[in-house]
Amino acid sequence: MTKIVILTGAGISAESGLETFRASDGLWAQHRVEDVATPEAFARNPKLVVDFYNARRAQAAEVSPNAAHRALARLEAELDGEVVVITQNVDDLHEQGGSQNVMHMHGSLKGALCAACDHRWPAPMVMAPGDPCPACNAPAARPDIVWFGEMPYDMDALFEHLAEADVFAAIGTSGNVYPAAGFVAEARRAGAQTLEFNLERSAVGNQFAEHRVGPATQTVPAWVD
Ligand code: BV8
Repeated sequence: MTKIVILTGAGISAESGLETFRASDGLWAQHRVEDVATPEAFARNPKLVVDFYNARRAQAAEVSPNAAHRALARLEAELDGEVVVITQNVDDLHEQGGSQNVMHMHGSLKGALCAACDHRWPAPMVMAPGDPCPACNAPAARPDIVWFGEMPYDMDALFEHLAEADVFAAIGTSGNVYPAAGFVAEARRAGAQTLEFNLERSAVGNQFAEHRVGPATQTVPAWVD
């Protein structure tokens, strides 16, 4: 039974209208990572961090999945085998596009997390610093996002999928952030066929056997169909 493991990054959502991180006008260009995507930033200035994610949650609510998201959903529905989408993205465009087997290794804009008791609940559209946790009532609500220096979710399960992969495809990720950027090496160790879908070679592009260069809305449907 064929197993296809797919890693996606901001580039797969770019043509839906969501900014990527490292494009010249990207998210990090407007904000220093240290100011908005670390636990220290949240401790130092919770309002700046919460507002950064409120803005991204509002933006994500305005956009729709594109042909690349929908092609991956078709692949999952039609393949005689297993398709796992491991996404670094915190939007829910894969789910809106019809994918069901999705793992948000860096969390989700739709989630809220209690910094005091680890309780999780659906995030409100607008979160405020000090919002109470519905479980322990501590004023400790935070976005359920994995920040720099925090452990990505489900690491054991992720590495099991990589060890079983027959095909590993990375779509729209610059290969700058670990441990996700190291997944291609794990997949190669498992003997998987490796493909990179991007506008250009990523920082780990030399580790992929095949490259499909171009916009994901063209290259991913061409691959799937
Ligand atoms: C951890 C959530 C350990 C927040 C994010 C080893 C070596 C070096 C550094 C490290 C290392 N291990 C850990 C580190 C530190 C750090 C790291 O990697 N730093 C980098 C900057 C050097 N990693 C971490 O901190 C990670 N944690 O390892 O914990 C640990 C151990 C023990 C105990 C505790 C902890 C956690 C990292 C997660 C951070 N959170 N996101 C949010 O979203 O706001 S990272 C964020 O940037 C994304 O989630 C994503 O992961 C990452 C990269 O972004 P991309 O998705 O790749 O987007 P980017 O803009 O960069 O690229 C877009 C690509 O798309 C481009 O290539 C472009 O060409 C392409 N593209 C554009 N348009 C299209 C397209 N392609 C096709 N079609 C198009 N139309």
